[in-house]
Amino acid sequence: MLRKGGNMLSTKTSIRNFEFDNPFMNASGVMCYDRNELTQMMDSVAATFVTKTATLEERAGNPLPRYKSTELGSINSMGLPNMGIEYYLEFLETLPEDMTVFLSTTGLSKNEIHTLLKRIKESNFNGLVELNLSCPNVVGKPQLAYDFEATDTILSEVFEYFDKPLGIKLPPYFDMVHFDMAAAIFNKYDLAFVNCVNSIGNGLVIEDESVVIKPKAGFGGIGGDYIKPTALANVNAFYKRLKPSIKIIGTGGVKSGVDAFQHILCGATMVQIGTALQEEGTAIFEKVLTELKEIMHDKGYKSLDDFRGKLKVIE
Ligand code: RRO
Repeated sequence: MLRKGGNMLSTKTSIRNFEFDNPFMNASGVMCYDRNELTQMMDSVAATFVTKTATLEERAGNPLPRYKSTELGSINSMGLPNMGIEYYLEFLETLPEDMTVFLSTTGLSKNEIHTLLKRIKESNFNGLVELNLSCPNVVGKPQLAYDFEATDTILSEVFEYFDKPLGIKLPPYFDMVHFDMAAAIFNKYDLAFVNCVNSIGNGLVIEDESVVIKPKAGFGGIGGDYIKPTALANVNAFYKRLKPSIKIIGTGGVKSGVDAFQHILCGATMVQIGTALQEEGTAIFEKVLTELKEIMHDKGYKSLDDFRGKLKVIE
């Protein structure tokens, strides 16, 4: 149990000059579609939120059913349903000035990405932008961040004009060579953060001889317990390879304080919750924060810096 008085334990964390009371927030796609859901995020214990990935125009997304939870996680093929960039910009402008939030965005083409980022640059939005380079579910559109040359090109073009804090949402990588190649590209740019990881793309869940979601003949992004080891590996691989000014957001398989603790041990500055938030609602944040504080208390850690990135290896 935590003692009430004299408890000096802090869960504060920061990216650039933005400080957050704790590392927790939603993963884009969950509890962030519209004002109603974003307001629920604001009313929760989470320190901040990220919007659904916004495109230039509103999108209805893929046909239903397009999300299914399983015992070990989830599969989705939402297909980028969102209210369109103007909706989110308008909502974000109504927030108190001292509140820092994340705006997720992506375009269906390189031109659309530039149009979006130029619009955001000219807007009054003064938080952090998460450029999604890893949506697995738009038919005919590959995950951009698996194409290293295209990723390098788009980042070089973006950083010629974009002057607000910008990070990127990455797909999971599965090969040491790919960690090296991706990190060498990201280190060339003034990124505020990388977010590891998006869902593991194009998995297949089967029940009763059938797929469980309609789009793409059942193929969809996998989240939850299935992906925690992959997420932790990506967080730690990029923590070790990226320059210290690029922070890591850890996403994948977080549903307890232990999961969050492990992400931070691997190097995460913020921790996002997707599948477990979808399943349990915003009460998950209070549970996970309490559990994280208990772990820190038991281990004698007073701040996240005391253990961030300090994963032990076997000599
Ligand atoms: O909307 C989606 O289908 C979706 C997106 Br944009 C994403 O980045 N990751 C995901 O699992 N689903």
